[in-house]
Amino acid sequence: MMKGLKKWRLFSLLAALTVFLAGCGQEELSTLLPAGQVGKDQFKLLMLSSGIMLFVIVAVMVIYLIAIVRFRRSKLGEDHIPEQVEGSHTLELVWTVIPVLLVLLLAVPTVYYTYKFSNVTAMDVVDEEGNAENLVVDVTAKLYWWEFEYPNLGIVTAQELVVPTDEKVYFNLIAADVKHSFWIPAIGGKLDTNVENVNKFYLTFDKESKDLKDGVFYGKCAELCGPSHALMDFKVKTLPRAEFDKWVTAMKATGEETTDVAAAGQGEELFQQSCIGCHATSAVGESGAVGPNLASFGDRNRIAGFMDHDQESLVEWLSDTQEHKPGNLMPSFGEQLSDEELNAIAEYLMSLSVEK
Ligand code: HEC
Ligand SMILES: [Cu+2]
Repeated sequence: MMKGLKKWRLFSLLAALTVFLAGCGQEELSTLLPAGQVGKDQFKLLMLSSGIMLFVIVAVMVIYLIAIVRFRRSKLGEDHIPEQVEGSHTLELVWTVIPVLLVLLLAVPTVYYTYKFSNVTAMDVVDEEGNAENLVVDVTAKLYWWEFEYPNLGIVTAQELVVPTDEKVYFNLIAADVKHSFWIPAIGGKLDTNVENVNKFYLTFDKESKDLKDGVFYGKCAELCGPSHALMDFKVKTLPRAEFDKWVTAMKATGEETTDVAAAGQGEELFQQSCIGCHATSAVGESGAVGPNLASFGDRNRIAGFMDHDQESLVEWLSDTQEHKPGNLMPSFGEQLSDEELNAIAEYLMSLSVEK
């Protein structure tokens, strides 16, 4: 009976460990499969510090085992007193110098990379015509969603960050309400988004996201911020420069469409009545809206960062937002609007696309 119980315990421990390891092989969210230079350098630091720690553990275990085996009372007798090494210069030198060397080995690369990653001097560089040479994205973290503004391009989007591959992308990070933290596990980070100051860094994206399982990298909030913290996800779409430029042009064009009231469908009309106060459907503008910009909602991979992106889930979200994302700041519309009306709105939102 006892033996069976022990086996069962071991099994559940291994099962629990498997759950933790399950994320390791997934390219879209694994720190262990970095897809950008920053992530790769951070991975090197991770391996270095793990290696040093492993070395310390192994060395201590070996000395410990030698001590146990060599100085057994049964072998040396009750009254044996080992050689006294108190005050030994050599030994004290050894156990001071080795840890100092290990700490230096850890500290020098860590400090070097910390400064390298936060070097954003190229952020404000402009060419002869005054245009910014590098892409800058202003990220605002809010309970529980992400807003991405491209200040030099005059567009804004939410929940899905779109960036070009193979170049440095510079980020200004800020939070609108409480502290959050911006993290794209496979690319790099994390860096806190604070309310009172702007944190800056850069990332590079080496891999096109269309080759990934869901066509996107996963982004996360990495600072406990409230009941729906675990659902404060975002996605990252990485495109070659030419396709990114096309995306920007299409996003800018969403600002030109003026609603033709006569031609608008029921969904669009309802949206204008109930939702436009918090949500824009033009990507042209600045950050600071109450709700996520929906100009490219039809191109998203998820709803609200985590729900399946289809019409059925969208109606579920609209009718009871609190059930799905407790504490979020969007009101529920299940009592105000009929199923038919919600479906009409959902159909309209799904049609908002700059890629199709
Ligand atoms: C009081 C402001 C407010 C109103 C009114 C409002 N919303 Fe929202 N909406 C929000 C906020 C805030 C969020 C972000 C919730 C989150 O993820 O934490 C949101 C999220 C969403 C999302 C998910 C966005 C994404 O990119 O995944 C959709 C879709 C949406 N709202 C549609 C609507 C529709 C349709 C209406 C009208 C029937 C509406 N909203 C009315 C504030 C509002
Ligand atoms: Cu959070």
